[in-house]
Amino acid sequence: MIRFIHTGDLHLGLQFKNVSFDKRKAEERRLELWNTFERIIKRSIEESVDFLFIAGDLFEERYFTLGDIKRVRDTLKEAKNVEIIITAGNHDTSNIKSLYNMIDWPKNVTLFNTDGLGKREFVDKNIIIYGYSWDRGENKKDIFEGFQGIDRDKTNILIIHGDVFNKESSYLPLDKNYINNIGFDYIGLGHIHKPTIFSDRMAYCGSPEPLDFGEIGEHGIIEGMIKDNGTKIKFLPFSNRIFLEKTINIDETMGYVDIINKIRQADEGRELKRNLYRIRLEGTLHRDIDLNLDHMVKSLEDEFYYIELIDNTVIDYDLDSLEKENQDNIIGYFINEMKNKDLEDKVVRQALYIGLGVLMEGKVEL
Ligand SMILES: [Mn+2]
Repeated sequence: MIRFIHTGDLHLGLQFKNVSFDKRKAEERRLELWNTFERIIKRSIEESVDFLFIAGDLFEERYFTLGDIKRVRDTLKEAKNVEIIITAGNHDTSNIKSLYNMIDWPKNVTLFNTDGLGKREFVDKNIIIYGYSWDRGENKKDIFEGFQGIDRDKTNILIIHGDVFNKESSYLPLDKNYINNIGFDYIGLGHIHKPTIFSDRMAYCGSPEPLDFGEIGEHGIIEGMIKDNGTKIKFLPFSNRIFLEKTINIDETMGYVDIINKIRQADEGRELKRNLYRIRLEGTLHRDIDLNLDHMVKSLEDEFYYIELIDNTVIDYDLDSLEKENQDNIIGYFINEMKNKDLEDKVVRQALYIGLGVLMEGKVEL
């Protein structure tokens, strides 16, 4: 039996420029990437797995230093009984200038070559691992050109950073059916940050620590075992925090305090302290309420680890007096026209408010 952990897309060193973090929060998240990396190594030691697969984008080469790569090396070295397999991706390319090649790696680390699909055999475990490292940031190479197939008397694993979703991708397009049908016991993929399990024999592990609001929900690692009767894997949530998007529905009966209180109830208190929230306010806002999002975020900051607010509300206008004031212009005609439809209907009402919002804005400019 072979036991393994599959990770990748850690992006150590990331600066978090895609998220509107302040300096302190960005620093904190950078540290958490390191912590999660170290927790993964610790887990592979404690669980005595045979292999740890790192399927690319281990670090951000733009921001990584020689000191950082030495820290990676020394951390990996601690898992001396775990065979660690690294295939570089598009953010941590392996070439003559790269940090990967400026240090000597410990015995338990295998960094795959960049000249086509390579393999490394572990005779005592009767296993062959196939892999490939990127040497540049974009890559359309067909690394399976001339591939001879696998030796079915052995256990065969493929570790690779690439895109199985888009045949036109500039990030190593892989033909999912083709690689699936080769007969690998496991294909450990990197590049797509959303954990995606196709089957027990093929998966994207996803980024173990999510990096922005494009990566909402649980993130973690994949743990698996390969026995004579097949492979079994499971996704293990492992991130320190998760990114979440929530929608809060507002109506015209709600005051400022009601709205703030409803935002506070977006999740359980313990979760608010832990996760990163993007909260959308939807619905109708009473015309007297001034939604100052910056102020709202400020008053919620103590209860949330991180909160972003997006205002998608429409203003609840006083239709009768507006119509009266504008009886000779398009605003009045519009209200009158809409009143002939069913204003109790939510969609009609919403359309009226959105239209009015546009017309009123135009009026101010005039
Ligand atoms: Mn990545």
